[in-house]
Parts: sequence; structure tokens; C-alpha cells
Amino acid sequence: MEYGTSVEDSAAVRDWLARRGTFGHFIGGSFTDPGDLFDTRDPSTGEVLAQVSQGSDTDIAAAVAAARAAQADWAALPGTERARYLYALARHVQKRERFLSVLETLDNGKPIREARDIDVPLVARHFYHHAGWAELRDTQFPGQAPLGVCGQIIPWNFPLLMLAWKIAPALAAGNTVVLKPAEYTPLTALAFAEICQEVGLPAGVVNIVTGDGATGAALVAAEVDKIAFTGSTEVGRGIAAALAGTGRKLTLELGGKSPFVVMEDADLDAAVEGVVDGIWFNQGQVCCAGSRILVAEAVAGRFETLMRARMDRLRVGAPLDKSTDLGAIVDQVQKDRILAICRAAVDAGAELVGGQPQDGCFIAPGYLRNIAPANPGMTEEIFGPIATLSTFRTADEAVELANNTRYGLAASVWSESATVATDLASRIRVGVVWINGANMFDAAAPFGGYRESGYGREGGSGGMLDYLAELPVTAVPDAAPS
Ligand code: TXE
Repeated sequence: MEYGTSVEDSAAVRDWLARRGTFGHFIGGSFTDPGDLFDTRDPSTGEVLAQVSQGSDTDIAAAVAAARAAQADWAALPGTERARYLYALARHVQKRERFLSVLETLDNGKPIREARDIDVPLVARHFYHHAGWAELRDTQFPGQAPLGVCGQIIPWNFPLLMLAWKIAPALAAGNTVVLKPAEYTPLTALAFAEICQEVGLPAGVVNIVTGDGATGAALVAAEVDKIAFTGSTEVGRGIAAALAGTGRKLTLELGGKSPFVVMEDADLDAAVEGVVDGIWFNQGQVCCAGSRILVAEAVAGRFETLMRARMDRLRVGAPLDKSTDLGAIVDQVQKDRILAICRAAVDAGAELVGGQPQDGCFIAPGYLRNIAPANPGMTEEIFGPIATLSTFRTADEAVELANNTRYGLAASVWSESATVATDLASRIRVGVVWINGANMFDAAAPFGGYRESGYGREGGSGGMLDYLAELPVTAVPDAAPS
């Protein structure tokens, strides 16, 4: 049985997929005829859900032209008018919450409980929040103007939420967009295109071109004013190189290997629940996953016993089943990648507890123990339901281990002492620190990283600034001083 959704909701999604069958791109307010097609599958069963179009250079050029044609009028609307559209998008996402949750779960493999309770509500919240920013743009950001046309490339781990993180601030600031969803998970973006039509968003303000990395590369090469990318550090590095010298703005939200620090005085039961949220949520396919668990030596034995017992109670299974804790990994390629890093970690001397592959795209939750700092399991982003577990003796050592990474996205700190927790938080070099929590997101809180986790922020006023540019200062020569 589905959670908070019903058999009717699943039937509505099936009906929509059957009716639509094949999808073109969403350009200039309508869907194009389908082009070269590729399959998108339910990773939990391998079933083909739909066929979507592989975007070509020509499709990208058409989408950028549509966005360009729409941009001046969109930017010239009063902030309250742009806000009206953003409020409408938020409301329509809420109206189709059950439909979107089921569709996301089918295309991505995530548990329905997460799609329904976390992903889709956060999408609506993001549009509501940025409707506020649209109203406040001129008063809060005087002397700033939109950038123009923004190219946006998103990953598959939170397909609709990453779309919201990209589109909402861009539109609030007065930009128009061309967005490319990930090839594994294009369907909720296409459903969102229908929502843009339903709310009467002016044609060309949002354009969606589906496809793989080649389509993304075409967007990077196109005449856009900014690229916003969320994905792997490797691809992000290539995009930065491609844009070097073009003067185009770039923000990157890349990988992570976030520390999860449990101090001696932590509430251990709460911290164990934090691990569930930190590394087993979304099968660990989370850029800010608390993947490196560091525990004070004095409580490490007790903590591991509790964590192991909790891990063993987690249910891996059908994503639409309401009792499922971990669903499917998004694709066989990602499953193989996760297993390869785990094998390398074990070959280098670590011990893997749990973490066994199951039939299809499933992997049981697990963790690596007795793991050395240079072990690949410790240094590589696994991006799956496998944490590392190691210990420290002093707070200084905890900070040193936490910072011993090329990434700098997020951290969790667990302590019953506010002084201890805030002291540690201030010494860990990351974009966001959660105290006695993990993976908590809010549209008002800027999210982003340092070092190889990228640059730029999404959410709050910091996120808005990344979609704005200083207006030129007008100097009038020889004007008499007043
Ligand atoms: O990412 P890619 P992949 C990490 C994670 C994961 C690994 C590989 O470790 O295991 O990356 O995942 C588009 N120019 N993250 O291979 O390739 C692609 O089509 C322009 C962390 O799926 O980076 C998709 O839309 N675009 C991450 C998007 O980039 C290109 C989330 C991400 O895919 C492109 C995802 C190119 N040359 C993976 N090549 C996070 N930070 O949350 C691909 N793309």
C-alpha cells in the first residue's frame, strides 16, 4: 500500500504516462514533437516508464532563443506580478502533490514516504519563499539587475527539488531559464512543464530540454548568461574550464564527504536517528550525506551497538510500499559504482558491515569500520547507503579529521552542550553545519560549499544574489556637483 498516496494516485500517474508515452522538449511554452528518444525506467523493476527526447544543439539553441525573447518582458514585470506566478506554481505543485510524489518515486526509486513528506513539500515551500523574494527584489537588492538567460543542469537524486532550487530564484530575480534534467529522472520536470502551462506562465520563461551529458555540454556552450550546475565534481570541473574566459557567471554544487561528529556527551539514541537521516535517507544519494561518522572513543562501542541494531531494522524494498525505508539505487551504473568503491575499501583493509548488494538496483544499508584515513572508502564520495565509522579522542582531533577532506559541503555535530557544539561548528570548514540534526533544508537558508564541493549558494538572500548582477554605475562627466 502506498503511503499518503493511493492506488488511484498510482493509476493517475500510469494513465498520464500511457497517454503521453513519448515526450518532446518544453520550449517557448509548448512541447515540441519528440526527437531521438531514450527510455526512462523505474529502477526498482527495470520497467520502461516513458521515452523522452535526446536534446540536440539545435534544441538547445531554440530553447535559449525562446528564453532570450521572453526575458526583457519578464524582467520588466512588477515584482508583485512575478510573485503571483511563483505563488501559483507553488499552489499547483501542492495540488498535484500526490501525483508528483508517485511519479518521482517511480522514476527515481526513492521511498514514497520521502517523496511525499520531504521532496514535494520542499518544492512548494521553495516556490512560496521565492515568491516573497520576487516582491522584495527591488527594495532588498537595489542597484541589482537580473543576469538574463540562465542555463541550469540538475542531477537525479532530488529531481523536482533540484529543479525548484534552480528555477525559483532565477525567476524571482527576473531571469528566464533553460533547464536540463538528469537523464535518469526527466519525468517530474516534464510534469512541471505542464504546471507552467496550467498557471499561464508567459511562454519562454521556463524551457526544459531533456537529454544526457552531451545535451548538458551543449547548454554550457550556448549563449547563456549563467550556468548553474549540480552534479559530480568531475563534470563541474569540466564546466568551469569550458566557461573560463567567457565572463559568464557560474555556480557549482558538487560532491561531498560530510563529517558526522558524535561527541562524548551526545544523546546517542538521537544521534543514531541522525545517522538514519544522514546516510540512509534517499539510499545515501545525497550530496551532503553524513557519510563520515566520527565518534568519541569513550562512547564508540555503545554507539556502534545502537547504530547496528537500528540499521538491521531498516527495510529495503519496493519504493511505493509505505513501510520501505530504503528504495532502489537510481540506476545499475550507480549501483556498480557504489559497490566498486566498497570493494576497493575492503581491499585496502576496511571491514564492511552490511552493505550487501541485492537483486536489481538495491543495496542494503551498511558501514565501513576499521578504516584508515587514506582508504578510498574514506576519501571517495560513495553516494550510496554506506557510511564510514571511525573514532577520535579529543575535540581537536575531531576537527582535524572532519576537515581532512577535499570537500566542504556540510557537517553534523552531536553534543548536549551548546558551547561544545558551536565551538566545533565554527572550526569545521563547510557551507552548512547542523547541530543535533542532519539533512535539514529550508528555503531561507543558503546552501552551498567550499573547495571541491563548489561555490555559490542556493536559498535565502545569498541564493538570490547568485542570480543578480550589479547595475552599471552611470558617471556623468563634467556634471556640476549638486
Ligand atoms: O553525475 P553527473 P553522475 C556525484 C556522485 C555520483 C557521481 C556520478 O558521486 O555517484 O557524481 O553521478 C549532466 N556537461 N553526484 O554521473 O554526470 C548530467 O546529464 C554538462 C553528486 O550522474 O555529474 C546530469 O544532468 N552537463 C551530485 C548532471 O550533469 C553534464 C548529484 C549530473 O550528472 C555533462 C549527482 C557535461 N559534460 C552526482 N556530463 C550532487 N552534488 O548532489 C553530465 N552532465
